[in-house]
Amino acid sequence: MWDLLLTNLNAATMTPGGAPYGAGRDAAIAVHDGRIAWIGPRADLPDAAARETRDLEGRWVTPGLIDCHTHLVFGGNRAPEWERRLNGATYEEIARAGGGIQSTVDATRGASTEQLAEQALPRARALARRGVTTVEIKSGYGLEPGCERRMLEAAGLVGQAADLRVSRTLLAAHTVPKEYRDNRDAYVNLIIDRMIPQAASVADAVDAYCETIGFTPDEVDRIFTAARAHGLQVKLHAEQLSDQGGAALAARHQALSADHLEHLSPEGVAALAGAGTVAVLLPGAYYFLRDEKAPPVAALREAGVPMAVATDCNPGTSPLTDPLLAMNLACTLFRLTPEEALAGFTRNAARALGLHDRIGTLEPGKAADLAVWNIDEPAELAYWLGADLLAARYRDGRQTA
Ligand code: DI6
Ligand code: FE
Repeated sequence: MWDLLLTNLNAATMTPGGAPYGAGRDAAIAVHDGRIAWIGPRADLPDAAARETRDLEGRWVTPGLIDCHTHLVFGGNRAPEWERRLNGATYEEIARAGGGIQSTVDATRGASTEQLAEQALPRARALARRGVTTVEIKSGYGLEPGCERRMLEAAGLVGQAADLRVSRTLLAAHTVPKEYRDNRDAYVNLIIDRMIPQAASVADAVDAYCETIGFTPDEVDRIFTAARAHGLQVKLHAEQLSDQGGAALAARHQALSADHLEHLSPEGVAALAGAGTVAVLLPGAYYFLRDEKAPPVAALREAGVPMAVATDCNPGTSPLTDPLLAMNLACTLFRLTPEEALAGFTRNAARALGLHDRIGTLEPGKAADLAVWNIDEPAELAYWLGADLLAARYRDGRQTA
């Protein structure tokens, strides 16, 4: 006896290789013990009973959306800095003058775990209202062992409060904090000796910002070696503002993903393809920084690199809490197809988190994380700007919205 049977629906399963969107019309989905027990055409439904049956009246069902790159937890906001940028200052100039990430660090250090969770909750709820069921949340605004730990704890609290599956990432290597500006090595050692061992039991992965205003490839190499030794996965902010060879470095460490990639070289594309590393595209940051160099999407596509899309929700470069708007930006600014954009928030986002065995497509055995939409065509998910399309959301087979 199934727990739940959803009928009279169209399923965008997002399984590759078949119909566009893996779509099946007039379908049904059976849920048992939080997982998808059966999915297929309604006409083929086995003769099995369910404790509860719901008629979805022809709505579309997709995998619950997965936002695989966010900095959702932070203190304060940076609207004043944005106003300065609109008056001509650049992101790098502000960062070098002690604003930028460092100003969010100051606000984050002044907040308790509970205050951080409370401030992040509206952002998490906004994602959930747009169909997100899994979110990755990075630390990276504490930059000291205690505050980095509080950020990761707050990420767990936010997930519980907003009913989101959370994947947590240590981003202690986001920027060198001001108290270490003259002694970078000591900060890298602190990450390796204290923060990575401390995070090993809480976090799933370690990330770094490989950039002229962040960390050098050599520093990232040391940090990744330590992370892997502690059993943590790695991922990298690479080639956002300049080509540092970060993607190739990430690939050498079997990274789950390399993210941003505006300045990715052909060698970088080949390295990602060879390692099976996911390219995570972040059009919100590209848009908000008025960047003009788009990531080499055609080359990534040609090389068969899986592409994910994420909000990169953060106070400095992407104050974006709408996955559907991120999908639209990926299509309009980066020329993804709407199907690629949806794969970027489902199947490929799951891969970017190493969770592709459990989530990201609608298949028997996967978690029953589902989004139900008031749309006639799957392309509408990337088409509308700011529409309220979600009809219902299920996590592990439980309806949560
Ligand atoms: N790249 C980004 O776009 C964000 N972090 C990063 O490494 C920006 C973070 C911020 O400005 O607060
Ligand atoms: Fe980021």
